[in-house]
Amino acid sequence: MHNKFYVTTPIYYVNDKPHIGHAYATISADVLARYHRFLGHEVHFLTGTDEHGSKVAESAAKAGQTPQEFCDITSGHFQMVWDRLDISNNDFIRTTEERHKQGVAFILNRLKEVGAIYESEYEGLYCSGCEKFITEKDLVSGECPDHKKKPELIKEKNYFFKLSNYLPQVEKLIDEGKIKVHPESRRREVMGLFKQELNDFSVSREHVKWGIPVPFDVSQVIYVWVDALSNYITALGYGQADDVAFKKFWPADLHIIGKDILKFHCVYWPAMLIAADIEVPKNIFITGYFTIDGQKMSKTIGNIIDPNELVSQFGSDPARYLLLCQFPFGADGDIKAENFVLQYNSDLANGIGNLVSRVTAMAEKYFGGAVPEQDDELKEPVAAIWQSYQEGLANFQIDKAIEGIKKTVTLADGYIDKNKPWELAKTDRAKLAKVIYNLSELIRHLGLMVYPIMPETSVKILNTVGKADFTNYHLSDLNHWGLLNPGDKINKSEALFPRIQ
Ligand code: ME8
Repeated sequence: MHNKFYVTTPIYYVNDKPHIGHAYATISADVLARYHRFLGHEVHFLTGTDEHGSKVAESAAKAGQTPQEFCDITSGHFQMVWDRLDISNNDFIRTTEERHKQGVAFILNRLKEVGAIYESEYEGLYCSGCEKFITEKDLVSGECPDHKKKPELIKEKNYFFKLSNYLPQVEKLIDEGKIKVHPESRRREVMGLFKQELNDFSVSREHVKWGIPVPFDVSQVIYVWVDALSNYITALGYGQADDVAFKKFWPADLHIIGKDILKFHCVYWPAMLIAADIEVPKNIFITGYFTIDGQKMSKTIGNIIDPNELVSQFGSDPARYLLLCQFPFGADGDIKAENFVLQYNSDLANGIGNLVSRVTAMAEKYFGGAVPEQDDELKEPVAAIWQSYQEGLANFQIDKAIEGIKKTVTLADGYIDKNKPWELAKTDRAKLAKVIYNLSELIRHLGLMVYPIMPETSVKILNTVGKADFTNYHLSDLNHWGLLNPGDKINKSEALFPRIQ
């Protein structure tokens, strides 16, 4: 059977610079994309930028640029930082691209045709910061609490989506696990939404100018959320001449999103798809939210961490690792920037890096850099680590992969302490040969485990045991015990992660 894996990130608003919250979602998607490619699946990994709406137009005006000029520059910031973080996306969608505009217009026409859209008048308090109407009770001293701005009272003609028609179906799909929402706590939160009032929502805006025109009424532009959600299918060619990728990759295997956009993805998006008679996504994973030293990341507080700075300070692989290792995937948590150096030194410099240099140095010192002989003392414990690593990743639990890496390092360090190769070198060469074999083979497994999270390090580790050609194979060809053969060359490792003071 043809195995495919289509994974997406949110498309990020261009009015913010990339920060570590964005990086977290994108790196997670990259880990899963790389893992599935390694399994031999055909992967399509999409990310991109969300470029319409009044907020973008306002930021552009402030910068003295046209909205398009502004978007070209700011979207570029995202593309550049993803390059620096070694993100392996197959496509990058911008909502100002022609292909997207065509696709979205097609979707809106289709929703109109099937009777899912009606015209009505709308009056409400609109916050351009949130890009949405907000209710009186959400205001704090008359202002939007998130944007510290007074909303405007707006009355306009709008087109509405008949959400109520599709809610029972969406609820059923999630309840029956046809759309799986992860983690479980978030699934319960979504199920709770159906018990509250969920209103029809407007799919157009009259007063906003920077957007995609409603195809059947060009006095209006399409609401940013309808525009944005559609990216997951317009990028595949939906509603355009060439929709081969859509036929091949849709439905999405996984949308990765933050909790701030849960309702849009778990309720509105499936409802729109059902109305348009398009299949619904299979999994939606809601990642945790970071605070920094106990506070929300914000420009006003000035505590935003730029992923570029992490790459400059630590390098790309460590930056990826340090963001992912903070807390279990799907849990919220607080980041303390000063911990990054401690974690780098403990997990990477003293952990992985030190282990690889010790083992390869011993192989060189005692056996002239050649694999001495075969043994399988560590075969069982490594198989057990792989099992939980793979079961974890099959359920998108990236923390299980990190745990597997840590367990492998601990296993190796414990094995060295127990066997004391430097003493065996004087007393028992036969035993020493076995010990060095087990350690070298363990390093090979470690190199494979590291790959989705730290791809460059993986190549360096596997290079020490002469297996840097691993990308030509599937993981299942490589992750069993005993592929190092007596006589294979072992190269002494450079320092993978120099200690940082
Ligand atoms: O919402 N911690 O874009 P956005 C962890 N354009 N992740 C965070 C985070 C934090 N503090 N802050 C942001 C939008 N994120 C829309 C999406 S999708 C069709 C349209 C991550 O630039 C998290 O994944 O505000 C969140 O969902 C995403 O950035 C929102 O990015």
